[in-house]
Amino acid sequence: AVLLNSLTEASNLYPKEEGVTYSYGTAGFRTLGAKLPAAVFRTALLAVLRSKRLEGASIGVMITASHNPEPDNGVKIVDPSGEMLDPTWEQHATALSNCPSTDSLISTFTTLATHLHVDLSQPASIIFARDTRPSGPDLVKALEAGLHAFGDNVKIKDVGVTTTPILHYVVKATNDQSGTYGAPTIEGYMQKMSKAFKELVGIRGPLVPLFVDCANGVGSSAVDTMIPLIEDVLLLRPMNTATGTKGALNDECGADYVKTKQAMPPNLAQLGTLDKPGTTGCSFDGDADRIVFYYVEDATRTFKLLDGDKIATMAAVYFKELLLRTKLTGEEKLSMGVVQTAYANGSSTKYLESRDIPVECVQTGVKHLHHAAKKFDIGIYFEANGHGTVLFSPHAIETLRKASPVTLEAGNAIRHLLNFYELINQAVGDAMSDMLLVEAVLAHKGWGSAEWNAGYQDLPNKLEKVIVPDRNHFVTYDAERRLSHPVGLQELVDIEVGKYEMGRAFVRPSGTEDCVRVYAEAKTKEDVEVLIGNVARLVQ
Ligand code: NG1
Ligand code: ZN
Repeated sequence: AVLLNSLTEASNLYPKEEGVTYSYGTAGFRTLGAKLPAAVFRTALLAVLRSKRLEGASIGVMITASHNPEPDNGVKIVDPSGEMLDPTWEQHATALSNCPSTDSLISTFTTLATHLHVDLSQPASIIFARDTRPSGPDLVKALEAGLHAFGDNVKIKDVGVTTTPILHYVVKATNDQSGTYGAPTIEGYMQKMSKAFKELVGIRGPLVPLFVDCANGVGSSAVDTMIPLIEDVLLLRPMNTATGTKGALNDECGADYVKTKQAMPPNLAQLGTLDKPGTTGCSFDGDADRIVFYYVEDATRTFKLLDGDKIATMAAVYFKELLLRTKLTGEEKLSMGVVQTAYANGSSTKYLESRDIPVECVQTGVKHLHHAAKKFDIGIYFEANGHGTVLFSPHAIETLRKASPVTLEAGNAIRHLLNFYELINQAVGDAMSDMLLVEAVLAHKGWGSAEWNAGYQDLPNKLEKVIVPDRNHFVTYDAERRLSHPVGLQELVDIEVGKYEMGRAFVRPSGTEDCVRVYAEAKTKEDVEVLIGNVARLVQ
């Protein structure tokens, strides 16, 4: 009763606006920052319920809207393993956030506690962070108001302004019973990663300096902290680091801009940042969980994009080589596979299949990719937009640690794989970690970005948004590659696609925006333009 009184009092300070409907989707709650305080307050209640349900295990809360415009913000919950919130709890988040009054909030909260078998006297532990958005501090206040309403029974840790993947890392490390994952702090993250990276690069350094477009976001502080730790092997040259400039975040820069426009940030182009042959750039998104690379091709002076598919394919081919070199057989033989979504370029899928690397296609959204990747001993997943990571199964780690290598080469391969395991964020896609993964693989191969890009050529492709009266009328199947509703539309799309060599197109409702997305690829740019235009017209 004391608890309910203090929750009531606190909730009255964060009333839900009429007419706003929240929905906890692939990105948590995401909308204009000004509309979020009530949802964030209520997310605090759900995070506490979840922590208490899991006997006080630490739960993370991240306040960010990633690559979206600066006025937007969002909030999402991180489970104790460092992974996204258990999908079965998403509906509870939505239910709490939409209660019209404090009374209904309190009654929904108590019903949920009973229904989910939460013992409210259990302790709870919440770890939170935010990105650099101006609305962040107010939303942190709303979160803290929700947490403080529980009194001393809830332990709170504020990691401050940091990247989404660092928050996931801190949550995972805090809950790690074995104590081997790393220290649960930003410093712990930096130490773990820089040490593994330097061991991997070894005598191959110093590498060619790398330009890092930080999207004027929180990635710039992570890069600043990393620079001195690795500068003897790799010099990072941060760009777009104006986190204090109003409106700059994700504006004409960042991974989403580069991937969508298939062009480098205009200011980098203007400065001639990548003009020198052999120079490579990369772009983080606003919360540094996505990364894409690019360079200017020497002979043609054209922009070349190396996206999530290119990262996944290079990692897959290299890890397959390393696995062969380990000479592990029988029980010790480790499986490896790649998980993609329908947005993966058709050429990347073909390239993997031609190398006998298993490829699986799943629905958009990190939770689906992550889940599918766990089936492999080494599961590589990337969205084309640059969000992804490589997961090592407990069996893989145990096998690699115990293995007695038969040759020096086998021993080196095992050591490399274990260092990659230390380097690669095991909780979530991570721009910093993926950046160092790419640099380490390139160093081992003795490659620059042109050699990396030579593996296969992307099919020309395009992504478009179509605004429709109700995107819920669009229902998909086959990993979102086909439509069952509106009835008859898929047949029309098929006819259109059939007209173009290497044509492929699909239509799906966005999970994060109020629109339908149309994707098309084909052998030529001209065909892509016509194909996407015609499919978009069918959708309207
Ligand atoms: P939606 O809005 O469902 O297409 C977008 C991205 C996803 C993923 C989520 C989460 C595309 C085409 N879609 O999802 O890949 O990153 O946002 O942020 O890039
Ligand atoms: Zn992001």
